[in-house]
Amino acid sequence: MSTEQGGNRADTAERTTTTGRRQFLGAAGLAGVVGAGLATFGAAGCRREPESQATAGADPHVKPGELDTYYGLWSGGHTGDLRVLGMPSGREIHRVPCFVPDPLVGWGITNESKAIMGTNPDGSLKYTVGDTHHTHASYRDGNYDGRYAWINDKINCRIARIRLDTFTCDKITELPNVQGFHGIFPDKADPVDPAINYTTRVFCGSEFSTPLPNDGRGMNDASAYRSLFTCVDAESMEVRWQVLIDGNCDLVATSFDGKLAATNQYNTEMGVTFADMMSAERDRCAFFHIERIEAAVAAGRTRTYGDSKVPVVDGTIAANGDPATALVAYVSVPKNPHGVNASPDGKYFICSGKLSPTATVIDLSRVLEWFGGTREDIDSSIVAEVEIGLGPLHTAFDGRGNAYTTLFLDSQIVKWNVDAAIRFHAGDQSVAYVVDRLDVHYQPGHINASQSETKAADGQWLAVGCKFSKDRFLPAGPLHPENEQLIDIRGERMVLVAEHPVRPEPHDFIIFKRELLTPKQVYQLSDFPLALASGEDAGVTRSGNRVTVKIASVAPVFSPSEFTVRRGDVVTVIMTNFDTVEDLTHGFAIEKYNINFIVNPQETKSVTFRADRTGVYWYYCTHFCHALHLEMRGRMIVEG
Ligand code: K7E
Ligand code: CUA
Ligand code: CA
Repeated sequence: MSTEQGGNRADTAERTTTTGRRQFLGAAGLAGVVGAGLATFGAAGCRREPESQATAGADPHVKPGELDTYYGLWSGGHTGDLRVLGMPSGREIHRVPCFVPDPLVGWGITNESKAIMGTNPDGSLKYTVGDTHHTHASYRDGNYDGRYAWINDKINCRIARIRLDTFTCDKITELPNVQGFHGIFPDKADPVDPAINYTTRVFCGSEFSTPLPNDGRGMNDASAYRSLFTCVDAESMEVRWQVLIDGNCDLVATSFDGKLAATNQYNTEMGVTFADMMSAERDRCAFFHIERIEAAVAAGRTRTYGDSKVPVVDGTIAANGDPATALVAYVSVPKNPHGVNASPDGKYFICSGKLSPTATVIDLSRVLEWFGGTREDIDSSIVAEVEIGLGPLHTAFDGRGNAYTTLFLDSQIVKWNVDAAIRFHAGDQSVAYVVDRLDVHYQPGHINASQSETKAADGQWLAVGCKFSKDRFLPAGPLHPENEQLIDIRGERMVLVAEHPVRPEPHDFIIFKRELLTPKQVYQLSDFPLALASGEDAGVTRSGNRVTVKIASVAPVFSPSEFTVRRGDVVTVIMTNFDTVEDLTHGFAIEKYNINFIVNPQETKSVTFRADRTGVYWYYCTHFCHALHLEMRGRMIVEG
């Protein structure tokens, strides 16, 4: 073990001498490398001995009847959902539909879900596609508190909140004035009131710039396109404010003291073409001074755009040159960075280089010194900018001072020590900051460790989302799954212990101890305003051409088991499941009427449709509930 480690350290030394070739990748280099099959590209000096792969790691297998010890929340990508995994087994337990319809639970079909998703005046869904990348949960005292998770929709710039007691989406807000809503992160405390040691805001970055307002004017002057950084209230889910910035936003990070939020910017050029976005040698990480921004909003130093009422403050470079009043500070980081992650000790944000083979460590206390007027050069908040490998994207932490960064182009994870990197950067070239490297399969994007971005980072498990699986699973046609790999990080060396195919394409995820959550296993009738009081309440009422059908379900019977309406009626079915037994869910589908949803024990849902065809239409239970499940059905009779 120790000799392999030495080998790795030698790697690091060698790496520093080959800086020229690996300094950075230009557009052509990146494109060429991606096309060529990356597994071999970064081979020089990066591979460790194959025998180390044989080192046994912890067994992630969870035996039948046993429970996982961690929850994982995974973004679903362009399936538009959030996925719930048990960890370390990697078993998918649940999917929470947010932005796109889901025929299993009836998301986008029931009236309640449509009200959350948003509808057009004719009642149809405003949007039916979504692209989720990042999910993060609410904090208290620097750890997750089990209230909420949030997830972004990049396609339609929506933020969804998921209640972690029921694992359901309860609010969706569309952000004004932005496109390409990508990074998202809740704050972890209030910068002013120390009693508020929990999440009250969620910050949202937007990648794409547009004319402001985007109303058809100024479309040909790309140099005037702008991006905004957005703050959403964690409770009301209203947009509190936005900041007009120079450059764009990519990923978002927040400090543990609530004072700072940051976003990485890969397009400081404000380019609209591929080449333009990569023309500058360096880009930036923008830091937001939350207390000052909120004061500026309160003082009315704001403007609005178009129809939006959201107050916007000026965070541009030109308006923020004086540290004493600046709302935003721009730190220079190498070309086209990607992830920005907060170390669990609360001291640093780490920017991953992407086109530069480096990680940049920014000392938050120095950023605050700049805002406070005691540090002249904001760029001197960088305490390390060290080479770690090709294509760094995202970083996770073990709570023991080590960082783990995905190297997309090298198809590796690099484990490096943050303090050692800082010493190396300060001039001690004898320090070996790279601790280990591990091949993964293939081209990793996101990475996270158990409890990583919390004060309780526990250094047990590391999961990595590999964007390409190539040959790792049985071939099933041209679309390949992604490969989620699990790594034991308890020791000095990383050990790959499992891999699972996942439907494309998760991006970010978090893993946290199961004790932090206490989900409800059964609803209460009183949770739902429309709930039938009892089985007696079931039946049909009419007001003009509007018909309400209240249905009670008790396995294996719907009451009523038939109802009659007239063609052209607008029918609302309200169904309450009176079963009380955990897991005894019923479904409700109507033949030919494109309706299906489930109703869990003690839950109530409703659906509204026009009975536009005469005839007999069976409704039936779609969710296996009883030995007589198939008999659980009834007739909707539509008279002419
Ligand atoms: Cu978080 Cu995938 Cu949207 Cu990086 S992005 S990989
Ligand atoms: Cu009720 Cu199946
Ligand atoms: Ca750039």
